[in-house]
Amino acid sequence: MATLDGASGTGKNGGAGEENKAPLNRAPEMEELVSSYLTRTNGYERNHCILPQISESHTLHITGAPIRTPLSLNRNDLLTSFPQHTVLSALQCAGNRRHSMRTLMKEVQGLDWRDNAVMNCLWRGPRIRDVIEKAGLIEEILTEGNENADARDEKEKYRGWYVQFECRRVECEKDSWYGAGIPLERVMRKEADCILALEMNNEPLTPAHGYPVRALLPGIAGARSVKWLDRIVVSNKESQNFYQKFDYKVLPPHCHDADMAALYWEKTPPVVDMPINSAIGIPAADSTVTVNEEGFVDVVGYALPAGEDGPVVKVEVSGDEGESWIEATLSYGGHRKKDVSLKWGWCLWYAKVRMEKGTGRRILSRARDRGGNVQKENCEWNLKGVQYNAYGQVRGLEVV
Ligand SMILES: Nc1nc2c(c(=O)[nH]1)N[C@H]1C(S)=C(S)[C@@H](COP(=O)(O)O)O[C@H]1N2
Ligand SMILES: [Mo]
Repeated sequence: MATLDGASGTGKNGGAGEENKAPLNRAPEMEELVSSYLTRTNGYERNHCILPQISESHTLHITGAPIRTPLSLNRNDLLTSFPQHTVLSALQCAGNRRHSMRTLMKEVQGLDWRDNAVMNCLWRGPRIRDVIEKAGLIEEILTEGNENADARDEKEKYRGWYVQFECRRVECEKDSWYGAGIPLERVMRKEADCILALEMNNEPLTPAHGYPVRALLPGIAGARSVKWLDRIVVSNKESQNFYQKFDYKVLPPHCHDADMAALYWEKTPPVVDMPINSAIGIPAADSTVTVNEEGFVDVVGYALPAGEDGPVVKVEVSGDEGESWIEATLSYGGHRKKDVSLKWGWCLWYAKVRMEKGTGRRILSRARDRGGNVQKENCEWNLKGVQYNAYGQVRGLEVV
């Protein structure tokens, strides 16, 4: 597993030993990433802080002005007092594929993720809406000053309210705690499947992935899925945390340095939904590939739907600079719609692509989801290098 610049760590999780002095940021090789539909122990890890000491007495507090009865819940309460819900979902850093934006377009700020800052797991825990409903929301506070409120429309009822997720336990690099948030409406909508994940692939979360409890917000940038969650606040303000306000935003393309960005942070909305995307895992960039007798190369990759518009329904692959495209075979790892929603997970895809022998060859991929979003050849540059989703590509292939 590759460790990124500005990061340290030996691969051990948890504890505050010698190896836990700086944030651990790492991700698997692409070939490894696409070798399994469910990401097991090798998923990417992104931390703006050192891993906190894991405590059995960890408590999650539910609070905020419209909350009727503030709650304090430990892992066991979350496990036993609420129905448990399983979600098959990708978790992706907003900076996934940043390396391509940096190298193919222009320098950006942020960790140099390749196409590997993503994983795909079965997550399990109570729905956030069930926990908030247990605490109770005071309607008069929610709808105060909102003239459209009795429209009986849930979206209208929650307009202007946010859920803030916090981890106050450890100091981060750019703030004294980690926090993020999303609109309340999203978590209250049952089919949006926002949960407090206690388990990953039928095991308790590992320390690195947020044990004992993390938010898991399908379709939404990973930065909002706060780990080691210790406070949920329902508020009419966005989270005031640094990582919500001054990071994870698609700044306009003319913002090309920090001074310019300073003028735009407040005006730019935080990233919520991630865009349609695909990437190629096999063959590796700059490798030598052998065509079979019929002139075909085996290609494997992943594809991700946009926000709530999944699942991915089509992936096309080209070995001739986009002249011709062939349709890949999609896999959801044997998971079936009748058991679990397929709309949040990635699909792995497999294709045999005809290629001419030679050097400096490329393979391209593009995905389409159920909502009709189609991956485009190019995307716009932004200073933080977030949400890069131009065609998947591997370059520098020597085809023999
Ligand atoms: N408490 C806390 N939660 C956090 C972070 C963090 O630094 N601290 N990083 C966020 C970011 S930027 C991402 S992409 C995901 C990564 O989750 P993972 O490490 O389980 O892959 O966690 C999010 N939750
Ligand atoms: Mo991230």
